[in-house]
Amino acid sequence: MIILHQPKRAFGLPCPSAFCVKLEAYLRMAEVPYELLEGEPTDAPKGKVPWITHNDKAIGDSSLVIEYLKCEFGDPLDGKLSVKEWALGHAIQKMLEESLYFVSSYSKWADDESFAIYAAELFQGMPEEQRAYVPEMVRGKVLEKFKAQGIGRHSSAEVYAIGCKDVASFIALLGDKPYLLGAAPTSFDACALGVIGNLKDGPFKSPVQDEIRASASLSGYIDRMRANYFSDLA
Ligand SMILES: N[C@@H](CCC(=O)N[C@@H](CS)C(=O)NCC(=O)O)C(=O)O
Repeated sequence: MIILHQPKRAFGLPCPSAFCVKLEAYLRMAEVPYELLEGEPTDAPKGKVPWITHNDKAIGDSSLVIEYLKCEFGDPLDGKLSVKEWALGHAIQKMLEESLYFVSSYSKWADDESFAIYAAELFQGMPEEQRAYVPEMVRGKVLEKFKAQGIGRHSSAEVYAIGCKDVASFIALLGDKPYLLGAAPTSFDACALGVIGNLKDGPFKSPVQDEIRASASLSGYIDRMRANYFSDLA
């Protein structure tokens, strides 16, 4: 049995981590049985969530896990894609994971109002004396990482403009199709549910969230995946 390790569900989302939603959505779409076990990045083989354990192996990174699952259980979602369809999905996934994900992360950590909401959840169980300084300390470290990555060097207006462009591009590529590449879901839809779905339905307000919610086709696409694959959480 696959054990999926990820932080606990929160904010009405399958998980506050987009990459965890991606992997759990993939497992559900591909109908691979799994069990959930709560885990934090500090316990993970690569220091990031999600990860899985299977047959005494621990495997980190959502994309590498999906590759592993395809080898072990077959490839019912992406197996029939043409090379061009796969390439389009891959390019879109990179836009979501290497660009829009950081905009989303920025919206939680950089914005004071959002950070207050996020920190209340993240540091919930912490003793009160520590809660007085640890959240701001952790926040400082994350903001430094944003500088190293690059997103932290922009003004918030610039960051959200980058995110809105990614969303506009996704909307144009989705068109009026039920799923990104056609009538059936692929692993790239699982990724979109993680990154775009968490932006849309999370409690963190931003111009990017407004842009997603304003699009009937994109909102409908996310809502459809929630209804089809996560109806038990509704
Ligand atoms: N490439 C990784 C990215 C995973 C990732 O960035 N996870 C974040 C949560 S969304 C994390 O664990 N961050 C903790 C940290 O960087 O210390 C994947 O696809 O799984």
